[in-house]
Amino acid sequence: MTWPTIDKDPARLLRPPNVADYDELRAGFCWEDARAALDGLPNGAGLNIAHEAVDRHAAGARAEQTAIRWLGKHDDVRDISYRELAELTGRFANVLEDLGVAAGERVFLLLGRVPSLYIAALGALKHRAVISPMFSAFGPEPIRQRMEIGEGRVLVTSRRLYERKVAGIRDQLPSLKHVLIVDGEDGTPPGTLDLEALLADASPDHTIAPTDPEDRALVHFTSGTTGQPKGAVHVHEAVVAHTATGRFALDLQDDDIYWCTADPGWVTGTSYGIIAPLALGVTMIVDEAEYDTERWYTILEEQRVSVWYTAPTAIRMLMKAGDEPRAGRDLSALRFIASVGEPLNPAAVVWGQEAFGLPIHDNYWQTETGGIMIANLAASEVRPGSMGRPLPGIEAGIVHRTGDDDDPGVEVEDAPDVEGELALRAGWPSMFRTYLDQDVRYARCFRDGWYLTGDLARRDADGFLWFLGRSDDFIKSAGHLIGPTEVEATLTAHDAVVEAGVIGIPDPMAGEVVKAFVTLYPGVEATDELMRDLHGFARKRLGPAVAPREIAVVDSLPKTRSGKIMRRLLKARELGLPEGDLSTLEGEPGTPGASDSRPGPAGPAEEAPS
Ligand code: 6R9
Repeated sequence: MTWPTIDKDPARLLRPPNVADYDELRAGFCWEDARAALDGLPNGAGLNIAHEAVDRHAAGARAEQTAIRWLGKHDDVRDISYRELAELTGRFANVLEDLGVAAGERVFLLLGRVPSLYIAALGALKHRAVISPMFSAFGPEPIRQRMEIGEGRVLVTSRRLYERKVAGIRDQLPSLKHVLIVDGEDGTPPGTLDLEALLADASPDHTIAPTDPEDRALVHFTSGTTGQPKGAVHVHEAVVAHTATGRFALDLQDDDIYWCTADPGWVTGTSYGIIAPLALGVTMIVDEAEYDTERWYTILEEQRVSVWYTAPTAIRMLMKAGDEPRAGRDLSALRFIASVGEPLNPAAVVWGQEAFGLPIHDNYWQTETGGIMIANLAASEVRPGSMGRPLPGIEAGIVHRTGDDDDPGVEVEDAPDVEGELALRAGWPSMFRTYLDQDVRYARCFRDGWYLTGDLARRDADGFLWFLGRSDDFIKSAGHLIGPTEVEATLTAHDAVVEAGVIGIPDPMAGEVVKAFVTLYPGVEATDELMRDLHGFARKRLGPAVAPREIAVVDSLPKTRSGKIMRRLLKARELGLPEGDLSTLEGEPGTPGASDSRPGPAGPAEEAPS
């Protein structure tokens, strides 16, 4: 079925959008101008994200405006003004200085969405440390891997998270010198420090030292196809793109109340859940709790949210909950809704129009791009199912790879409606600068001046881009990008498992969920007890967002002659799709279809959207 284009209802625009004329803005836009529109550190001392997001507002007309309205799990509320935020982050920067943490060293954050997370992130940026926020739902193994690759020097966490997830791996993290506990008022575990006490002793005044725009600011880990997560490195210059794209794609304006539902452990929750809104001086809502239909509608209504950035999984959960929880609510403050992270099905776009009088505006980007690249804009028509058009300053191409690793090239597709790989012309400010310690891998992402996204797409005759799928084996579940190898490596760490192959299977809520196929050691029986143990083993190590929802025991896994598990084939068989080119298939593969498959003990857990 084709979905009709949605034209904008001028009455619901409520005010003129930032981008009135897409073509005109695009034609006249350049990144140098966007950079010049920012404040910059005083006396030409460079560009620092925390200055743009905090200090300049604290020194100006917004000082007493609420920067962050925090909604606690237990219905406690805390408002933090830009002035307070400047002081709190100043204290944190001074704490790092007193601890002898050097500029460029890594500060890892393992916290729920509590005020300390935001204070530590921005305070560390003031100190010119490099921050790496992690999901608090991660298990010890993803935490250990990330802190090892990133050589974490400092970890900011809570007592409970430390005791449950870090204490047991601490001896495997030689570079970790300081663990700062945010809730240590009743004592801190051995080998950790009480952050509140340190903050109380520190001065709130902190002058940001000169910061080169190319200085490293953030490392965001993204799943790798070969097992190890990759640390995408971003620099302070990225704030140029965060602000410009926040204006264009999220239409953020002066007095907006903005709610980004993403956790900062995911790039969206940092770029658009911390940096962009604060740099643009709006008031942002932070909700500590996980998804809950009633709670979310109540937040939208009572907080008078005007701009809302969320994810397809969450939208689908709201759709599933029906109209009743929304009935009688006053959602008239809402003027713009956007979503990112996975394909937004046309029905969800249209549902927005019915439920709120506003379509959901899909946009597209990646950890590597640091900021939104392609978007449906406030003033423009929405074509349900399309990701929209490239933002000003972004050139998107549909390309075909040519040559090989020794002679890499691309052929750019000019014709409309032809499938190819989505590529972006390199050079926007929030583009990642490398993968930590993996310069070669980084270099392989670029060809002929294009950054290759690994996503397949087509462009229609009017320049709208349509997502078609990924060109690799990654799984996108409830917005989380999951590398199959990470999951396979954990499963094979279980005593009973010989080999594992992991794929994503379609799920009406989460887009995809993780399914694993495993082979067992001879003589080991796939009893209920073993399966329960295996699910628990994976959940404990990987966390519920990454662990497989289903595990199937098979006699053997299809492999290439070179021994690589053919996930593509596992998937084709699971979904009853054509098996494609089997020329590299080795021997007689097992048949996953005939397997012993059952859901995890928690049943089809509806994972909280990220
Ligand atoms: C921000 C973020 C990136 C991958 C990306 C693509 C998928 C993101 C999408 C989308 C369809 C959209 N993706 N936005 N797919 N429509 N609007 O998601 O970063 O976690 O690195 O994931 O997510 O496959 O390549 P990240």
